[in-house]
Amino acid sequence: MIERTLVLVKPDGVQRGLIGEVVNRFERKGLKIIGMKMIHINREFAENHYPKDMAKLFGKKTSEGLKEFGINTTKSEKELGEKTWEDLINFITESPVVAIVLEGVHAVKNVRSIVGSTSPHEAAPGTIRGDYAHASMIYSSVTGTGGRNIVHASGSAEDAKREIALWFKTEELHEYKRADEFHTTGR
Ligand code: 3AN
Repeated sequence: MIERTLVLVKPDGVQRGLIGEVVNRFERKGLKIIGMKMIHINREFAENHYPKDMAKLFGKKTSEGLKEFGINTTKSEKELGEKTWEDLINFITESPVVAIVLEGVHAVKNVRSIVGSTSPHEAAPGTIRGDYAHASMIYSSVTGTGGRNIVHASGSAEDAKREIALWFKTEELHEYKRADEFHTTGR
């Protein structure tokens, strides 16, 4: 049940000086930072992190969102999805990000809870996205601004494995004991 997960402080989080705030929320939960670095990724790297087939999902979500807000478009679902994906790639490459690997019991789920819902307008207060952002994903799609929601967190244990292998070399991940480990895990 001990898992590893990848978190990115995205360009908006770094530019807003929120690195410490984000890191603190995971540290105080007792999750162990086992890798951390700042990196300005290029387009090719970004396309590996956010594969182009995500455009399909974005197309569906964006077209549903446009309907919900009564916005008409002449674009197809495919065009909408590809544009949203392009915006995301442009955003994640615009300036450096901080990549973090966290380890702990059910780390993937714990981290997702701390991060909050994808769209900041739906993220609960007390979560990172709920406390520090408010613009919705559909607003990002309509304005072409990329999904500015401060952090990325792996969606599942399988995604985490793939993403950690992409962002970190084995020797960049460290083993050590936290002073409070006995109190948080009983071991
Ligand atoms: P999460 O990062 O919460 O797992 P995903 O995997 O659905 O969310 O989306 C990956 C990233 O794509 C999000 N973090 C966000 O930046 C961006 N994104 C998601 N949905 C949209 C959307 N409808 N419009 C614009 N950007 C989006």
